Amino acid sequence: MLEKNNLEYEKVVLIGIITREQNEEKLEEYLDELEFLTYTAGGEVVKRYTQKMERPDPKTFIGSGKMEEVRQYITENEVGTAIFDDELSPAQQKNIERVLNCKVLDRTNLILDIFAQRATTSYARTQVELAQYQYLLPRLAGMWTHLERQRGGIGMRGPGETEIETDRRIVRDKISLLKKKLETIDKQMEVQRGNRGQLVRVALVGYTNVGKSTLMNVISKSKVFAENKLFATLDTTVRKVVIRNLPFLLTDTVGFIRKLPTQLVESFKSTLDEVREADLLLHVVDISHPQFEDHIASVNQILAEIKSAEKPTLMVFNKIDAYEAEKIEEDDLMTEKTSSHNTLAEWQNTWMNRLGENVLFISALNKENLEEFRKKVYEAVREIHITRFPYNNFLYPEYEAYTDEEE
Ligand SMILES: Nc1nc2c(ncn2[C@@H]2O[C@H](COP(=O)(O)OP(=O)(O)OP(=O)(O)O)[C@@H](O)[C@H]2O)c(=O)[nH]1
Ligand SMILES: [Mg+2]
Repeated sequence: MLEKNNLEYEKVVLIGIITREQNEEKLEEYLDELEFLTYTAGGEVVKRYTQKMERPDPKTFIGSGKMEEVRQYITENEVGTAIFDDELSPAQQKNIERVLNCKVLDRTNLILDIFAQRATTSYARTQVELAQYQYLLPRLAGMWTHLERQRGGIGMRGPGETEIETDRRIVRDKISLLKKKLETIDKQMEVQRGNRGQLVRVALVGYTNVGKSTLMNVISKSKVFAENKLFATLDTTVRKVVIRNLPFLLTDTVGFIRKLPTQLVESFKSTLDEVREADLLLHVVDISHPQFEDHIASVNQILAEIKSAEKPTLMVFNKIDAYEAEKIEEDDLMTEKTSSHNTLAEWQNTWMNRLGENVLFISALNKENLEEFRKKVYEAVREIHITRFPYNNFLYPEYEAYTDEEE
């Protein structure tokens, strides 16, 4: 059973480790994102703990000295939840809960929880529920018994509460039931998609919170929910859009995030089918985000996982209004110039140059460069259309050939 209450902000500490693969700077970036996720889920981060380690401790993830430090802080400040940046094994989670005597979650847990809060249609809810049960299955034994006092809130909006006494068999049954339910919905959706005819299909993809829904709203005059939180969109919206006289379908769907739980990728298979079946991808990037290049890499990785990396793609760099290059003072001879000091024009001469024509810089919010956006999308859709239907290419002349305002 999913639950989505509006809760008071609960106090949370974050915990992450510095390893050879993940230096201090990277970890801080990850924790920034984890903090945003926590906030989205209804938590307030009061402290971060980091520790340098060769590898995570198999029993308690961080060392026992550090753990004692965390325990003291948690007790003194009445912190309800500790969230780890990496996936904890079921055993680790149990051990840590025993020491800290509070709720212990990992990133996967947190993301699942946000998805549970945000799922509105029965379809999205079924997908989230399936992912939750799959996450729960290996963690069932004795998971909840010592937590009776602190139930509710982040990470508890899931099957856990109601299933305390049940065994794996019941959860397994539930999983196969949900899978069947999804199969039925999938078939209906497939039929629906088939009914959409031969229109070219364009999908907005990108990291979460980059402005996909905002762009969808501007372009299609629809009203998709957009806000400054992660995973504002869970359900897929499809709109028919006409640029000049060329119609196509535009899809807005769930945003991606790094370390996206595999259970979610699997459960959201059918949502991601919209991407898989698209003819053209608009990969939206928040260029004002300091880690936008990492975001692109994560999105590309997920696209590869769902075998959609080779599709024709327009890279849409959004939020140019919010982009600010870091400055180096003229008399500062020490600071080395890095990509964070690039102006937008300088960015265009980096690897972005290799993308050729398939690049756009816009602000969906301030409606900057939208005309160029329309033109590029039109040309790309037209290209697909005339390859597919060579006999009616006369219908859609070059974008520039229009003189009147037909839109
Ligand atoms: N400054 C600026 N903010 C923008 C722009 N476009 C969108 N935003 C803001 O970015 C936030 C996220 O926008 P959404 O459209 O919800 O982003 P999304 O990619 O759909 O996010 P998810 O559905 O959560 O994956 C909102 O607060 C928007 O107002 C832009 O061009 N400039
Ligand atoms: Mg959205």
